[in-house]
Amino acid sequence: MAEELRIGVVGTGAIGRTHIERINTKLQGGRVVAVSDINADFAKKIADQYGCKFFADGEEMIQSPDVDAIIVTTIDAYHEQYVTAAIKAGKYVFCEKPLAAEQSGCKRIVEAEIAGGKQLVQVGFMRRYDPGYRQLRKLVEKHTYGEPLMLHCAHRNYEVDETYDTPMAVENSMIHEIDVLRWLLGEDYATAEVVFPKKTKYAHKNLQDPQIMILTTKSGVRIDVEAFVNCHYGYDIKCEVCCEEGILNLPEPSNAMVRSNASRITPICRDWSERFVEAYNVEIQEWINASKEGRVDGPTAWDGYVASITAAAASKARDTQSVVKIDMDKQPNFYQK
Ligand code: ISE
Repeated sequence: MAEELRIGVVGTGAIGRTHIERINTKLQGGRVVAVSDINADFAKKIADQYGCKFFADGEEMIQSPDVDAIIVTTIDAYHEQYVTAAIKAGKYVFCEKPLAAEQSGCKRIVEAEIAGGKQLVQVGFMRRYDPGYRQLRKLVEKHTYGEPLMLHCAHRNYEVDETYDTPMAVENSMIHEIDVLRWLLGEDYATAEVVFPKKTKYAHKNLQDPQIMILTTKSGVRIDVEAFVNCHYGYDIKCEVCCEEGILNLPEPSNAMVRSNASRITPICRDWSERFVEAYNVEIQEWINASKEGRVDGPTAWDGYVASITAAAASKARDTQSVVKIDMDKQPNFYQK
C-alpha cells in the first residue's frame, strides 16, 4: 500500500463532500484520489476541485488498483451494492449509516464479510467519536457510580423538510441513539416501544412529531429517547444516565456565554454537522489509521445489522402501538473483539 491511504468516494452529495474536504485538507495519512456519483456533472466538478479521478462506474472505481479503500456516501438504496463490491475487492470500506436500506441487506453484508474471512466494513455511527459520549462511556465502564438504571435522552432538530416523514424519526434520527446507547451500555436491547405525545403545529401531515422511543436492554435498563425534529430552537442532543449512586450528563458543546440585554445567553448549535464536526474528524482519522494498519476498530457490519434490527422493531412498535420484543441471532465469533 502507498504511504497515503488512497481513498475512492462513491456518492459526492452533502456528507460525501464534507468527508472529501476533511480528508484532503485537515486529516493526515489519507487522500481522496477518486470519486464517482450518478450525478456525473457534479462529481466531475468535485473531482476537478480536489484533483481526483472521476469514474462513471462506482464498481469500476472500487476495483481500481489505484484505490486502496472506499467511502460509501450514496443514498441509502445503493449502500449494499457498493459495500458488497468493496468486500469482493478485499478493500476496507467506510459506509455512512444505515449500512443498508433494509435489515435483509445488512444481513447479506454480514454474511459476505464472514464468507470473505476478513473484517473490512465500518459503519458511520459518528457519535461514538464525540468526546462527550466517550467521557460518559468511560464513567459507565469504570462503574464508579454503580449500575446504570435509566437513561433519558433527546434528539432535537430545529426543523425538517416535507420529505421527512414519521418513520424517519426512528430510522434516520434515533438510529444514532440506538447505536450509541448500546455501545455506551455494552449490551443489546430486549424490547422497543414508540409513543406519540401531542403533535406540534410545525409538523406537516406525514409526520408525527414529537415521538418517544422506549427501549429496554437485556439486563432491564430502561431508556427513553425523545425525537422532536421541529423543536424550533436549535439542534440539541441530550443524554442523562441515571446510575445507582450518581447521574451522568452528556456535556454540552462548549460555547462562550454572553451577558447582554439583562440576559445570559449560551448559543446552541443549529444543525448536526456543526454539533458533531469534531466527532466526524476523529471518526474518519481513526478509520484511515486503522485501515492502514489493517484492522477495523469502529462500528462493524454487525453493529450496523443490530441497529437495523432494533430500528425495524421500533418501527413495528410504532405502527402497531405495542411493545415489540427484539430477537437477534448471537453475535458471530468473527465479530468478537
Ligand atoms: C440526519 O440524517 C443525521 O444523520 C443526523 O446525524 C441526525 O442527527 C439528524 O436528525 C438526521 O436527520
